[in-house]
Amino acid sequence: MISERLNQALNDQIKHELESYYLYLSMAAYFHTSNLDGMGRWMRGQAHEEMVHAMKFLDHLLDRGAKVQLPDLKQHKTEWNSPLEAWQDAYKHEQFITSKINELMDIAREEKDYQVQPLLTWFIEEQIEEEATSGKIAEEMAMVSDTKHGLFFMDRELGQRAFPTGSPLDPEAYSSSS
Ligand code: OFO
Repeated sequence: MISERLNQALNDQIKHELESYYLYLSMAAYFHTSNLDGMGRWMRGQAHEEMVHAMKFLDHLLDRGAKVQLPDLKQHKTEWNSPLEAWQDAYKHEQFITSKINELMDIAREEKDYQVQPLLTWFIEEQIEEEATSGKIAEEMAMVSDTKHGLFFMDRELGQRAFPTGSPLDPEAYSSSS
């Protein structure tokens, strides 16, 4: 049986994951409207991952017979002054998510909830990758983004991101039906 405190914290984490989804979708739209379709594609891929993260927590609550109560979503920033600012925000956001996952593990340990800990360990490892990736892109952008050539190169590079089959966030997902 999951404790009330942990149940609440996991519901809050679903909100954080969905807000991450929403933030990265906003960034994708910002990049696409700035003619940076490669970066837009990369952010759509990231938004897809965040939806998967939210579903992992939601399914865990369902599997445990716990309460799913989704709080209102907060609107994060929707406009950026430069592509570099957006990437730096993405990195900061991942650091924030890491702090939330760490707090969840603290709660799980305090509540002696062993069943959620494998899931949280998966997220702790995932956050190492998420921070490393967004941090590296933010740093590379800082090195090159003040030149059009550098921005073009980064856009091409980031546009290589692949999507899982059937993702509705894939820019090509609907091309066969249009
Ligand atoms: Fe980008 O991270 Fe979810 O958890």
